[in-house]
Amino acid sequence: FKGKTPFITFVLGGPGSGKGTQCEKIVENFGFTHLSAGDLLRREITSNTEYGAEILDTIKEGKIVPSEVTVKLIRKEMESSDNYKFLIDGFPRSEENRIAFERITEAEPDIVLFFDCPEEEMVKRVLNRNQGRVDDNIDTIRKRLKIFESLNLPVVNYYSKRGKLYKINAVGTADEIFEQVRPVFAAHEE
Ligand code: UP5
Ligand code: MG
Repeated sequence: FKGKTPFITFVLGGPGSGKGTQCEKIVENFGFTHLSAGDLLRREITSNTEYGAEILDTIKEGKIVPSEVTVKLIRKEMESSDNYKFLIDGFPRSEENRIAFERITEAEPDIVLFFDCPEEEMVKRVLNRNQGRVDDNIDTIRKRLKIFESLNLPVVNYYSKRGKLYKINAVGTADEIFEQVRPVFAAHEE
C-alpha cells in the first residue's frame, strides 16, 4: 500500500440500493479503488476457477458465498493494488463475513456507508437494470431481499456502535444521493 496503512470503506445496502453507482462517483472524486465483492465472485464464475460452479449456484439462489472464499478474493485484490484507499462494495453481508474479514486481513474499516432504500424501489431498479445478471429475476430478487433483511442489520448495528456508520437515504437521483456521500469523504481527506 505504498507504505501507508490501508484506508478501508465498506459499502453496504440491499440489492439495487445503488452501491455500485455511488462507488463510481466516490472513485472519480476521491481516488479510491473500487472492489465489488459481487464482481469478484462473478469473475470467478466466468474464468471457471476452482469455486466457479459453487459460486454460480449460490448467487442464483441469492445466498451468501462462504466467507473464506470472498475474503481471500478481496485480500488478493488489496495486496496487488498500489493504492491504499479501498471501497469494498457489497461486503460484509453478515456477521460471519465481518468476523472472517477481520480475522484473515487483520484490518477494520475506517468508514461504513449504508444505503437505506425501500424494497419497492430496490426491486424496480434491479428489474430495470438489464445487464443479464443471473440473479436479476423476480424470484432471486425476493430471496436476495430476504437474506439481506435477516443478516445485514447486525452488521450495521455493530459499526453504528463503533461510531463508523454513515446511513444514507438512497432515494432520489444518483447525484442527489452523492451530495450526502461527498461530505463523509471530504471530512476524512488529509
Ligand atoms: N440506479 C442506481 N442508483 C439509482 C438512483 N438513485 N435512482 C434510480 N436508479 C438508480 O444500481 C442498481 C440499478 O439501479 C442500476 O441499473 C442503476 O443504474 C440504478 P447499482 O448501483 O447497481 O446497485 P447495487 O446496490 O450495486 O445493486 P447490486 O444488485 O449490485 O447489489 P447486490 O448487493 O444485490 O449485488 P452484489 O453484486 O453485491 O452481490 C450479488 C450476489 O453475490 C449476492 O446476492 C450473493 O449471492 C453474492 N455475494 C456473496 O455471496 N458475498 C459477497 O460478499 C458479495 C456478493
Ligand atoms: Mg453492485
